[in-house]
Amino acid sequence: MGISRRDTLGLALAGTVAAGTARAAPLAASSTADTALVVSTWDFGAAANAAAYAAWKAGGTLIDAVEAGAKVPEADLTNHSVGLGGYPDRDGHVTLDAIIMDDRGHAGAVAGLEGYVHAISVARRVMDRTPHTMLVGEGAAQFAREQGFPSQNLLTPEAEAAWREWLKKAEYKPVANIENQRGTALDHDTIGILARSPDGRLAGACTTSGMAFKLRGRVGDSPQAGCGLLVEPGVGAATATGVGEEVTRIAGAARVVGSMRMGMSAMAACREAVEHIVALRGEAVKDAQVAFLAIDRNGKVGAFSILPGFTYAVTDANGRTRVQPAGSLRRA
Ligand code: SD4
Repeated sequence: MGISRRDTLGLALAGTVAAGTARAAPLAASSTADTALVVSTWDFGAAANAAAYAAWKAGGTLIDAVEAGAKVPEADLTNHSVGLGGYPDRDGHVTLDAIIMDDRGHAGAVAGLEGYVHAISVARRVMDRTPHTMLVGEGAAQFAREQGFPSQNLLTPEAEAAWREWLKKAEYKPVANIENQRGTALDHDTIGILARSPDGRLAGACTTSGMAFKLRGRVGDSPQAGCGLLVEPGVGAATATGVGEEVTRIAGAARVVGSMRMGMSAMAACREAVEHIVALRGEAVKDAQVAFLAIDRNGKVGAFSILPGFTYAVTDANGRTRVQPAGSLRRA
């Protein structure tokens, strides 16, 4: 399967960075190109990483960085779907799932949120201002409203047209790697973004509108701690993308982090989780895409997927980004 479009892009992001960053953490002398500061899923992760890097360089925390990164695809109309422009559920409602987490046991999430573009920011408010870790549906929207987030209709004319077209047959067929085939079809996009500062602190965020035309009320892996995202101090962080049910069944991100805790590299841990899904599910995942992305406590990155085509964006502490293809269990 061709991946040339996703071959390494040498994007220098340093130009986006504000100069004179009084509160920015000093760069460790050991920061090198193979030590990542921000990593995220898919090609569109490069733009998210740029925003995350800029937020961090401007003196923000790692949580500020991953939130800023996640907000980029949330606001991107061409991205079907994270946030605005997302494909709706089968009843025509755009519903968002998101989680944010630091390495001190703080986490906040929303699931089935309607009417608010920046689900990740609402999730952060859940983390910062409530004793809870997740709010869902109407309660999440009520909370967002009370917190002063602006509401808007997230169903764009383009997404509505795609939904009406889908209604003619109403078939749900997952399409692998749809994240890298903008504007061609259905299915799902998710950004998972992980950040590690040179002093070893970690944070992560994950935001999505989930599967296109999903059953109303369906929640995927993304907003569930330990499934779409997990951050553990002194160990690392992991995130997932692809068919959320397959990730949720094995508590995917928790499995990857657990493997790293036991001494596996980030790469080996991602591969092990993918192999476990395939061994467990056999024929049921014949055509399914599931991918994991992880960063260990030293900033080493790993990624692995069932099918070829998964890409991820890595930004180092100097702001240089490359997008690269992950290894996969199956060939095209
Ligand atoms: C979900 N895992 O809701 C998400 C979708 C996704 O790339 O990751 N798409 O199942």
